[in-house]
Amino acid sequence: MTDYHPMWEDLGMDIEAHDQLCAALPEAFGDTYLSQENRPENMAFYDYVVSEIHGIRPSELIEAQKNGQKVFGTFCVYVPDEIVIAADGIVTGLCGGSQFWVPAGEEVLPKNTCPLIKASVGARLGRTCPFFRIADIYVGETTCDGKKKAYEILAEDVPVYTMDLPQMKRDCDIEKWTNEIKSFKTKVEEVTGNEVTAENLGEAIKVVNEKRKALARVHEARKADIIPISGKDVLLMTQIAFFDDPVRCAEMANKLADELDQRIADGVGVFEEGTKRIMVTGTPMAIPNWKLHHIIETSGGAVVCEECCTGSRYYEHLVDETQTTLDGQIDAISRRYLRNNCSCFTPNPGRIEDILRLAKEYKVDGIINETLTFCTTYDIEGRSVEKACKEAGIPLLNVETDYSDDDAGQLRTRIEAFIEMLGA
Ligand code: BJ8
Repeated sequence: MTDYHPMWEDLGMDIEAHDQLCAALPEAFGDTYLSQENRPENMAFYDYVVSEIHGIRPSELIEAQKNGQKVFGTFCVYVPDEIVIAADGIVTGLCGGSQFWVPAGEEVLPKNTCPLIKASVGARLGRTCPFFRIADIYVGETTCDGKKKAYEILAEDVPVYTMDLPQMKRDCDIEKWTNEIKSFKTKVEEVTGNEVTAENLGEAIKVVNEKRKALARVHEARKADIIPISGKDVLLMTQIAFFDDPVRCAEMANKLADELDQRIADGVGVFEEGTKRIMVTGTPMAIPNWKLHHIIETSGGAVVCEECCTGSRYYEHLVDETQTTLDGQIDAISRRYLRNNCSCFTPNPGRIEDILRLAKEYKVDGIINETLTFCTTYDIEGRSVEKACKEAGIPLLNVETDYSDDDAGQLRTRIEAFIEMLGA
């Protein structure tokens, strides 16, 4: 195994603290992932990525920077990767998913802030994540209040560009978002020194669409009666997609999808017959947050679908590839991204429609609505989700959780009871 310490030192990381994180990850990953039986062979790639998670991809990014490319760190699925890729920039997702980073975040943020925000700020300020050190610029967005204010704190330490996302979906909002993407394009051109043209943007649209199609194939394999892959494994693939090279990401996801198609044809599943099919909806699960999926899948359930940003919102809907002018392409990008239904929008009926549609498509027995603690918009929207599920006759369990293991026992008891109830 390569020793990445010199690279981490060059990045100005807190080596001692980071070593503690590196020491804890293999055990957590082994307990959660490697204990699973009969996993698809193509998961070996994703296991390898995790085994050197702060080494392989960071060294690739540093190499690219040496060749003049710029790295853009993002925190939200509304930020259009296509614009960055068109200008020969690289996108890397930066959302923090570990409790390890929370205390450093709490040094500058109120404790009653959502763990995703605290971990993201903590990873930067605590200097314990290479991705947060490598990014030349962070791209924020005006989604929830916590993120908006956190970007101001991050901007004291690293260049931050914030996109002004509308919170409604009227025609004037689509137009506003289109203009915002145009301003972002100007910023990206300034940072990279490369012009975005109809030609390179057309190519970038295809690259990201291919990635979406490949990820969708893997997710959709779980629609089969015999479930060929665990929800945990699909979650891992999706989490890694946020920071991997998009072309390699599509290639590896397509290989995995081919294997899953073969498994379905051969009748090879990873769960016992009759295992309850669960959809998870709610807040995103940034790597290495595997807590809820692990509890569900060791409590008699199988996660077959995620209606969230580390699930359907990341791969559904393609950007129209038929546009040939920059204006037409940017309008198409704007419309595709605004098809995402985050709870920061008001009203947000699209999310309810998505949940009910996906529940049918994936033949789910029950839904678990997950909210990260102190995420007000998802918490409040839980009421509409509950009402819609009740009307549709779909059993629902609401859970609120954070990144710590403190509530794992209690969560397991509630989830076991919910799954048992589904079988009754
Ligand atoms: S599009 S879900 S990635 S904003 S969980 S930080 S909302 S308080 S992450 Fe998100 Fe974009 Fe929406 Fe998706 Fe705030 Fe809630 Fe925390 Fe959240």
